[in-house]
Amino acid sequence: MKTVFIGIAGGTGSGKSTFTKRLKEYFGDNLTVIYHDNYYRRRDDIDFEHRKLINYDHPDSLETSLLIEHIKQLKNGHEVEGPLYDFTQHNRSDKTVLIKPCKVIIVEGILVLHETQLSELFDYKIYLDADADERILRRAARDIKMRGRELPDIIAQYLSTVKPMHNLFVEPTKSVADIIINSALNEAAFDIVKTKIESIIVSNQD
Ligand code: UZR
Ligand code: MG
Repeated sequence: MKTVFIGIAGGTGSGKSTFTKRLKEYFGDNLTVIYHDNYYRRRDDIDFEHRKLINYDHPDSLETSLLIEHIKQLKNGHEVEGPLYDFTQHNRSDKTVLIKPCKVIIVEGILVLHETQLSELFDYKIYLDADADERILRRAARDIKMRGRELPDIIAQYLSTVKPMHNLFVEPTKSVADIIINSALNEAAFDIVKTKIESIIVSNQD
């Protein structure tokens, strides 16, 4: 079985995880999702107050070499123990997640198209676009509800790192994407991606 890899990038709050979750719900066991977010580095060397201040929108905060290694192992038909990240602690959790080779694997994250060594492993590269105002609104709502944050911290983090790093490292990767989707709410675009994945699964019978 050949695994087809699809990279889905886009700014924070662009709807990557929601878009991907819908595909996962539709395709079930034929599709696996790997979150680049789970590859944020383990930082046991510093305490929570200092971990809070790290620039998590810079490519160096992610252990992308480990993700590349895992994708290569999956391409060779091996299972991998993927890391899991705990956003409430700003640190890697002690739990891991078993990732098995699968017909289609989506690799999702703000910076999945940033490093060539990673992006060249994808058969299809998608960039999910969204206006910055919509993204920050979604992000604020999500971070308060799911990641244990408070609005003043979200605003400070957005202005100091999220926004400038987005402009430096995320937005430019649009140019390497095969497909740019203008909104996670674009149903026609969702349908086109879904149809493509369907055809990959059908033609990829063992
Ligand atoms: P998505 N992030 C944190 O806020 N804390 C962490 O410990 C690790 C990551 C944020 C990161 C980035 N940036 O914007 C976002 N900051 O998670 C990526 N600052 O996740 O694409 O789901 O928004
Ligand atoms: Mg997400």
